[in-house]
Amino acid sequence: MESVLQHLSSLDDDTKGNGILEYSDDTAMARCVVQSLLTRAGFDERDMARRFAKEYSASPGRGYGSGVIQVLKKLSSPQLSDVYQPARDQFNGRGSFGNGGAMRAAPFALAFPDPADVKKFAHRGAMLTHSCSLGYNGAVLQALAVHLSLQGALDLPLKFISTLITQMEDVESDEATLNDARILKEAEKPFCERLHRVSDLMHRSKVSIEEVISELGNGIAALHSVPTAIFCVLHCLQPRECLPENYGGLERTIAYSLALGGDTDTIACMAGAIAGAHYGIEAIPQSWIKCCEGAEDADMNAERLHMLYQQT
Ligand code: 8NA
Ligand code: MG
Ligand code: MG
Repeated sequence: MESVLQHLSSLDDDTKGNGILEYSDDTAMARCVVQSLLTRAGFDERDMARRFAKEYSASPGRGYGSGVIQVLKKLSSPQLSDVYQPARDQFNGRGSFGNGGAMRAAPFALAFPDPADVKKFAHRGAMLTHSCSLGYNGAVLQALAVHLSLQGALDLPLKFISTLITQMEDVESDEATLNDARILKEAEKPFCERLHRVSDLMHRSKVSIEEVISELGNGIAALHSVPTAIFCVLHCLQPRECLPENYGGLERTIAYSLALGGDTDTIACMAGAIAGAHYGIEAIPQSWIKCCEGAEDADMNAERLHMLYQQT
């Protein structure tokens, strides 16, 4: 935590010449999702797949997962007839359970007002690289969390988590999910089980960072990072002893997510998207915005996504 806070406060100091901090694979792929939704005025899997492949070949050094690189290379082939096939071939046909589908899922909630569309398109968008249910259901959960947050649901945190559990009970009741969970020796409905742990942690008067990591995880699997990101948002709705008093909720969420360590870019990205939908752009310090690569595009794309949201 100490080094995270030190780094964040150094962003306030103009004399340090911070320069621009480059975004990672998370933002690179989320930008592809946004561009595709905007250009096609809805979900078009071939267009989205083409953009992922093109983006990877233009900037391969943004920290992609080692497995997904193979999918992105195959997606660039003009002969490919089924854009979902490369993802299905991953990990001996099991598909990836990494958090790469979830880390780019927020735009689905910003483009579609109907939760049924949010779920359907977050699922299909994730399936382009993540065909294991423990991967794509993480994307559905992340998109639903952003959707609910946008509706103001974080004003009632206990209701927020119970609504997510109810929604995921339904999402995880299909045969593919039950089968994957059995094979991977997870709980019958893995994301629901984790969300119950989030709820338990919320009820504790004190929770250490070590406990959060051991209960929820901080790794690259969707199951070990999406519920963690949701917990970070909920935990940081109130001021916390370990965080500066002058921080608002969005700053607390980002700092806390980073302090968990592990897959920091992705957990902070997902928690930031959920928190951003709740607090709004005014909550982001100007000094943070100034050093983000692509911040101007993000602002413009947000306006355009909002127009699409109102049309659909
Ligand atoms: P992915 O699909 O390559 O999955 C990530 C990793 O998870 C794989 O490389 C495997 O090691 C493992 N994995 C996934 N599915 C299976 C399976 N069915 N069986 C066995 N192992 C499996 O990549 P992604 O797009 O999901 O990306 C995941 C993360 O990697 C993101 O957080 C992204 O930022 C990136 N990344 C993480 C770190 C880090 O945590 N230190 C560093 C650089 C990049
Ligand atoms: Mg990354
Ligand atoms: Mg990551």
